[in-house]
Amino acid sequence: MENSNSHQHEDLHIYQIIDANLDRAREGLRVLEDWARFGLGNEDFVIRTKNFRQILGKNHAEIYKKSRNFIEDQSKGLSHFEQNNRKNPEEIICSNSARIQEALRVIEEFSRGHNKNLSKIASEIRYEIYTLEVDLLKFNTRKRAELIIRENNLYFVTDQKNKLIEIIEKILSGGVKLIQHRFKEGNDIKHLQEAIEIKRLCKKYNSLFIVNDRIDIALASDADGIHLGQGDIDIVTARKLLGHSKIIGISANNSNDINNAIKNGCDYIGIGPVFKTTTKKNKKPLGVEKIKNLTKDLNLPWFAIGGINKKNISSLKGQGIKKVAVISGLLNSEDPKEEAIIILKELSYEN
Ligand code: TZP
Ligand code: MG
Repeated sequence: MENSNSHQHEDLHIYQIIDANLDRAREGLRVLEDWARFGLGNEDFVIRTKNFRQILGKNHAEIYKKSRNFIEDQSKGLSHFEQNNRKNPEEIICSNSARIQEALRVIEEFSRGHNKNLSKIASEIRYEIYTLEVDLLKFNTRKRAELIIRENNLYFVTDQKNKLIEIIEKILSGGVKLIQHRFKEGNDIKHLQEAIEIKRLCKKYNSLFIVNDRIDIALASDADGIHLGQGDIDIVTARKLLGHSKIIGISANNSNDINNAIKNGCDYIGIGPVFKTTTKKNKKPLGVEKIKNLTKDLNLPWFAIGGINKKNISSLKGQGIKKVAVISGLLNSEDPKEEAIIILKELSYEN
């Protein structure tokens, strides 16, 4: 038969569970908050996480705290091997969101009998954490992509070619972190298969994978973004279709198109052709001076394109062109890996 003592004992167990899980949830929230603050510099996420932490803090009643050392916790300090495997921010976001969700579920269940208000709060925050996790991951993906674009100066753009996948792998192994799949002829089954394969390689080499023109192929291959020309779908529509985690690059070669692209939220610009090129025969070259003029006030990453190869790269660099996109210079090289290494080296020199 139960006596009032055993009831008290049971209550204390429950309080202890709630105490531990309030701590757990708040700790997990702090991890997300600090990544939002220091890693992503996003105030909106900081406010959202801080708000949840404060609500839980206010509801961390004395009865829960006092139960803390009532019975010794035999499992204290146990850790799971998976904890040691977490390394990148995505994994940290996922594991901590799961920790918060689990802790809130426990609070929700165990407080229902004696603290309906806390149970309701735990349930509401838990649902919000599901959304927050997805939003944070998307934002994180976009930030990572923006960083890769900012920090890397060589962008390889494909063209149709035999053994394309092998060539791409060589270029990736030379250290190129930006790859755009550009295909103007042929059938979509093949384009999508290629896109999926290139995406897999880019992931392996921690590189960004962008698809030229085709939002459907970009979505189906889970590309990191799209590159659009002036005659392609507009940026605002592309953003609606792709969401905020993807990169949108634009080709623009006059100040009007450049300003519109920036206004509409593109992430980088491709400008060219700088020189005459057989890859795009019908386009009149802009020349270096014109490109310098067009880009002098540009605060967005931009890549010069058209007729660029290892022979003219150092002169371009000397004239202040720091980022370049290359097709034939790499694709038709006897040794694409070596070529990529040489161009990357030229681009890395300070001058
Ligand atoms: N846009 C302007 S020039 C160009 C594109 C896609 C082609 C660049 O190719 P290459 O072989 O590097 O000159
Ligand atoms: Mg296009």
